[in-house]
Amino acid sequence: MTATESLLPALRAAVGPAGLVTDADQLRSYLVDWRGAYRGAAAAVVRPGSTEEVAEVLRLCRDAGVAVVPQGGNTGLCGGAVPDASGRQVVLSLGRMRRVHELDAANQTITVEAGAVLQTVQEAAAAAGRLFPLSLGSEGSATIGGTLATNAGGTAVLRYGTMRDLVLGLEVVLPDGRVWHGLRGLRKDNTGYDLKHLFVGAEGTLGVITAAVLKLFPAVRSRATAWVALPGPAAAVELIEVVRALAGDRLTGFEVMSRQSVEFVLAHAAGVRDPFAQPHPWYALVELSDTLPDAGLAEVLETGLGEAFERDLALDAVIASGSAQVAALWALREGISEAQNSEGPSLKHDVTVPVSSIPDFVERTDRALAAAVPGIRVVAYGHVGDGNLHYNLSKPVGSDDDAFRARADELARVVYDSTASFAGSISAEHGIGVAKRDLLADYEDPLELELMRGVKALLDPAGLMNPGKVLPAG
Ligand code: FAD
Ligand code: 2HG
Ligand code: ZN
Repeated sequence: MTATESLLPALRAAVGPAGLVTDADQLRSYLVDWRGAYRGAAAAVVRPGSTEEVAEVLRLCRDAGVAVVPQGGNTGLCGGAVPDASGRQVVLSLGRMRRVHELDAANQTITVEAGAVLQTVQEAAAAAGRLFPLSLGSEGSATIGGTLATNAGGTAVLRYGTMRDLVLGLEVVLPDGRVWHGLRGLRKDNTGYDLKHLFVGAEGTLGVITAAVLKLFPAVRSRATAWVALPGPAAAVELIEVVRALAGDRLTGFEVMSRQSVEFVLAHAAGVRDPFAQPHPWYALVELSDTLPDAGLAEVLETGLGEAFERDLALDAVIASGSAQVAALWALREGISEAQNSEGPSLKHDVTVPVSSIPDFVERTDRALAAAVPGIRVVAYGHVGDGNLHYNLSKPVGSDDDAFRARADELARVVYDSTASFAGSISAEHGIGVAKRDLLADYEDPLELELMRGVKALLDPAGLMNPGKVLPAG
């Protein structure tokens, strides 16, 4: 009997029968990621119902030398929430800890358990006339704990920032079972090191986040959304400046998509249509929002687009009229990730470069990839207002899946070497997980890696919190 199997009775006693999953059929969905790209094994999934139960589970696992893999909505794209293949790790799901504890309207904060689904938190904020602005394609399943642990970004970062910018306080259970009660709702707190930021983006390698205090904003009462056809990425970068100069921080989203990305959605998603009669090389989805009901945002967009046409930055444009059209435009953008999965393996590269370098980055990397794999389909899209491209690759039409997958590492090098040559980052918003762990050794400053290892050793000396994720061996 393995140490994990011997531990099961104690885990059952800690979380109750409803909190322990051992049935093979019920375990299945916890052991594979959303894309089916990472698979693992586990003797059990524990589903604690409270912070005290999380603490007891971590104490038991520490004493037995059993590793723990925290899991929220399991929508992560880097394999961080999936256990390894040994079958000896325990998955700790936050799925039963979904309560909204408190909404403090005057303090503009909401306090929630880590397993609360992002959309539930958005809805709770909206019900109180407030906005919780993080916005992701996966918001119907992704949890607050998971979005904090990956420092998620999404489509409203331009205005509101990433999860790191949206959190004021955390409650965390450390690997030895101690609870850090850092659930403060303070906008100013200079009492030494700001420890919460260690756990944000740590992908569950330093402890289990059990609750968070998040910032709220005034509700948005008007919105204007445009779909703009562009000659290329350089026009996109100039268009951002045109719109920002007019709209200031009412510019909430600026997403860009290559024609290839949109073609995949048109081919595979239901009920979508191309807003224009002609295909164009690139597109931008531009969104302005305001707290005033009649802020004249459509007029601001029209002025910006007028200037864009005069300067040959835009080839065509439509401003959405009504919420159905807004949703239809966003469906073209949000459908890309799923549509690409229908075209065989999707080799994902979630990179950032300075916004000003986006055009040269795309040109140089496209060229290098076409030389390596003639006919390769580059599915480049994303949050260009943040300098963040999802520079994903699909195989040439009619070629073999496995042969393409076999070249994943070589093609990743092409993309990441190019990213590094623009002083960019090999992970903009999805994290490292297992997908990019070994690449960190090559692309991260050795001193930064050394400091990260020091933090890990301090908080998790036994190496039992999500081992094998984020930090390369060595
Ligand atoms: P999981 O996938 O369960 O876990 C992710 C990582 O966090 C793992 O390492 C896990 O161990 C750790 N973790 C989870 N919960 C905790 C906790 N309570 N304490 C400590 N560690 C924990 N991401 C973006 O940034 N921007 C996007 O626009 C975006 N769009 C997406 C669209 C789609 C269709 C999909 C499938 C994913 C998208 N993602 C995006 C990625 C993903 O949704 C995010 O990474 C999300 O933050 C993960 O949340 P989760 O609850 O599913 O976490
Ligand atoms: C998005 O912006 C997500 O749509 C997912 O971050 C990106 O699937 C991807 O590569
Ligand atoms: Zn994204």
